[in-house]
Amino acid sequence: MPALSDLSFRVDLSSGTIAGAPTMVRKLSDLAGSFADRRALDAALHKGDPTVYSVASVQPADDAGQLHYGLGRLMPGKIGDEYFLTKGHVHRRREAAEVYIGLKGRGLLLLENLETGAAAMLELSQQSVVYVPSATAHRTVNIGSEPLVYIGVYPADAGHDYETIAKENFHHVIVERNGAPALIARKKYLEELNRMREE
Ligand code: S6P
Ligand code: ZN
Repeated sequence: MPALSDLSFRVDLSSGTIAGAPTMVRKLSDLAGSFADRRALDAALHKGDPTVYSVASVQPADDAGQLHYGLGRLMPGKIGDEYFLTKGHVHRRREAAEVYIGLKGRGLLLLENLETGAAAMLELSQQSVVYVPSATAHRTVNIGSEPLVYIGVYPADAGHDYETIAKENFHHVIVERNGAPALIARKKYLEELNRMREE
């Protein structure tokens, strides 16, 4: 654990960076398995491979009882009707919860409880805080026109399970419908896409 005097970090909301903290970047090609509309994704990748989001992480100590946090910066954009999103994960230690604090922009958190199957989209913007309970997969979505910036605070020993999500993806998508975000079952959305393309 660093000295007490070294535990304050300066957060830069426009670049999404934290002085002294490592930043991880995910590009569109890293999210190939995340978006529902493969054809729209291929068309977008043909034009380029932009950064979709970055996370600057502060991890002062790793033992149980400690906390980690990440500053996320998710760009605005869409693939087909689906808003730009994070890969999403469930915590490896299923009981580990998390708190999301919105700092800038307009976003949503897609939550899916792995045990009950319950799903919801919750506001994540400048004046909202979202509690992510145990055993709940979470993915951030930008529904605005500027970068969405937020902080997620989670137990140091939570761990990140991306494999469970990679296997089946989230069971819901957040897509734009009549100018507003809608939560739709992935299966239904894919059926709609196929139907539209057969016509
Ligand atoms: C970590 C927390 C966030 C995410 C960030 C990126 O527990 O939930 O800091 O890491 O939103 O998402 P992902 O799914 O790529 O880690
Ligand atoms: Zn998390």
